[in-house]
Amino acid sequence: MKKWHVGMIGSGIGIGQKLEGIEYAPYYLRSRHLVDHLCDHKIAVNDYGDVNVHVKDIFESYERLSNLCRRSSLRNQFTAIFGGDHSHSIGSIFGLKKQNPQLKVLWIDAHGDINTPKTSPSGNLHGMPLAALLGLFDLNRVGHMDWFHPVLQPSDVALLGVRDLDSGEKEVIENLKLPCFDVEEIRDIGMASALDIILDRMDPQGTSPFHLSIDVDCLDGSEVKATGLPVPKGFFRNELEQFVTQIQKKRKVTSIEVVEFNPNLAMEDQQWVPIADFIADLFRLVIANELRRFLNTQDPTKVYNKNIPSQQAAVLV
Ligand SMILES: [Mn+2]
Repeated sequence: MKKWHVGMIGSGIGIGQKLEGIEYAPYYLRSRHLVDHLCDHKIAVNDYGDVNVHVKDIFESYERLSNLCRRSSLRNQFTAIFGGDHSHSIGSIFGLKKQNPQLKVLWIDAHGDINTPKTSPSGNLHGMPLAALLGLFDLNRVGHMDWFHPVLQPSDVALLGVRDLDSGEKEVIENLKLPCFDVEEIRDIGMASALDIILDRMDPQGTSPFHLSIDVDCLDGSEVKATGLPVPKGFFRNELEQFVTQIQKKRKVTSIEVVEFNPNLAMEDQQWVPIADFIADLFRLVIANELRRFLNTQDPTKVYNKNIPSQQAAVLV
């Protein structure tokens, strides 16, 4: 039987911000069976392991992540990256886009992440990845990243769920005419209509593959404690699942990353567990939706049952 190939990459890159704990995200997410529950007779999982930060050259980790994403994008039908702070998208999206020049990016986040070193109030790199990918500043001024060059055009990006923008970010989003909707706007218009507006603008032919770059802080602050910068008025978990499914009904999604999960911030009473389980469920949902497309069936029984973990081991590469 023809198998559908999924590449899984863990990211422990947390140097884009100042709180400790993101480096453990891949370990904690794996402990909730994020990877092994995906194994199924219809899916071959290629587990690329975790990218960690080396003390010798902290910026080398971004290049390593970008190379793994590029390799996975070449070899697998789908690539899933879990953990990391959002600055790791400098590596992940660079690699994915190099392999797949038509790729479009939906940035699902409470924040714009489109500051430059000049406009950023905090100076944290996880507030700048979109600006770096769009070429709004020279990344080599921040760290040694000679391998990097901007890969995104303004027409490649939309921001969704954004509701906490710095003044410099508002200006640049306006100047570049980036589609940008907060959660309440999406609710007002309706998810399907909001997506029609955005997707028709980004990809009028409907032929481009999409990458979902999901910051867990797109969720309502009351729903997620295990993240550094929670913001109110976000998506509820079931809404985010519906939203992602709507996206997949309209366009083909070839990769996803879920970032900014910090278990250290919710150790008390193991409050990190529900959000880790939610992230694992979200990966399963997105992968099941794309598998359904691959198998060309709408019958959910033909897609694997997430409640029955398979005994089959992950295929290591
Ligand atoms: Mn972010």
